[in-house]
Formats: sequence, C-alpha cells, structure tokens
Amino acid sequence: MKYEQIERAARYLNERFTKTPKIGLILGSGLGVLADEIEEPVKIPYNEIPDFPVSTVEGHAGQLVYGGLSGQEVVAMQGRFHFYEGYDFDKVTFPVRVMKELGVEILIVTNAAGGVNESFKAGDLMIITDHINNMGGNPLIGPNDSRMGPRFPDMSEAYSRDLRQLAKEIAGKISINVQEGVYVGNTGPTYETPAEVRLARVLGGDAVGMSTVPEVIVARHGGMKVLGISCISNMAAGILDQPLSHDEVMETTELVRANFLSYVKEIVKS
Ligand code: 6GU
Repeated sequence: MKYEQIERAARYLNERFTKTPKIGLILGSGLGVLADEIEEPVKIPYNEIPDFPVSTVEGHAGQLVYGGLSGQEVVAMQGRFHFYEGYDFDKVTFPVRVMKELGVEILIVTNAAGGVNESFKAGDLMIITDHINNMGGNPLIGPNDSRMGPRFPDMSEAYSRDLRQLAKEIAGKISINVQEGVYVGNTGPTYETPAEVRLARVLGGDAVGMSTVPEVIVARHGGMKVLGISCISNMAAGILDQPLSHDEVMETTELVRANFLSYVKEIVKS
C-alpha cells in the first residue's frame, strides 16, 4: 500500500474521532465482543474507510471501534482480515499501518489458536512470547518506504518483553491461569494434519493459528510495541482422538470469553 493511501484512511478516521488512541486492539475470532465494552464508542464500518478491505467471515462484525476502555483511549478492530480469505498481506496489514498513522503506540493482538504444546488444554489463554512465520511470505516484501520503517527490521523482540512481563503480573493479580508460548502462523484455511502439528512442535511451536504474524511484522516495522494473547480454543490435530471443527473453536472461545475480557481490560488499564 502506498503511504498516501494510509494517510488518506487515517485522515478520514481522524475527522470522526478527535482523541488520539494510544492502544490498538485486533480482536480475533469470537473475541470481538471486547469492542462492545468500549465506552462512548464511535463505530466505523470497514467499507466506509478509504482503501480498507471488507471482511467476509461470519463472527466478524467488520468495523473499527474507537473510544474508552479501562480509562484509556483505544481503537479496536472488530474483525480482522485473513490471508486465507484471499486478501494479500498488503490488505491484511493495511489496518495496522493506519493505526500507526493514527498515533497508536501499543498493539494488542488476539486470536484463537490450536494447542500444540501437550501440556495445554482447550480454554487456556497464552501470552505469545514469539512467533514463527510459516505463511510462505512476508508483508514487507517489495520496495521499502522508509517513512514507514527500516528495510531490515529487527525482530528479536517481536513481542515486547515489558508487555509480556506486565501481562504475566496481571494474570497473577487477578488469578487467571495463563500459559506462555510460541505461535506458529500457518496460512489455513485447513487445520493442520497430525504430521504438521508434530512439525510445529519440533520447530518449537506451542500453538498454531492462521493470523497475527503479518500484522505483528508490520507493527514492528512501524516501531509499535506488541502484546499477543492467544485463546487456545482446541488442541491441534493428532493430540486428542477427535476431529476439529470451527464450531468447537467458537464454542470454546465463548466459554473463556468472560475470562479473556476481564484479562485484556486489566492489561489495558495498566
Ligand atoms: Cl488447530 N490450527 C490453526 N491453524 N488455527 C486454529 C486452530 C488450529 N484452532 C483454532 N485456530
């Protein structure tokens, strides 16, 4: 995406929202309800924003929600764009570029993911410590516009150490059990085969998903700090003797929703 397109989308949004959001939230499958808790919300459907992609999957409302959450100014993506829907990485990550342009400094990314670590169980929350890009591409491929970030971004702290530490402390404080681990980003839309899940484990992965990695790469390119939280909605294939279904993913997310909501709100407050 050209810088001018990012500026144009940001200008459109700035005309509708006077305060500067310092925190951006990307809400994954079944987790979009968090945006319903935003106070004095200004909701802007994606299809009204210049050059914004429009989301297709059910369970994703497809709007930006600005407003107050736990005393902070935030902007939340209620529904994200996935590579498997047919959007290229440029489209998938455009909203992150726009958030940066709006003044967002901290990005909180959430997702539903399959558990690869055999000590996990469905319903666990996981602080993402790091990721493995297994999506076969990188959103930064192409000419680099140095107004957006460096040609060769450092990824040694893709997920901010400080924010991870804070997230851990808060989990303890409000007695939420939280795992930590490495997120492996696959393209989907198929879930992994049992052999692919073993591969992810050998590679050092603790969870597998179909999102997050492109957005985090672009956020780091732009110098934002990132915190990632996965909801382990199910165990990945071959661990339990049962097939996976999207319905199960949504059901589990619904069960942990209350926990997830209070956790993220507490993090935003701090
Ligand atoms: Cl098992 N795999 C992937 N790639 N994404 C998921 C998942 C599994 N469960 C929820 N999201």
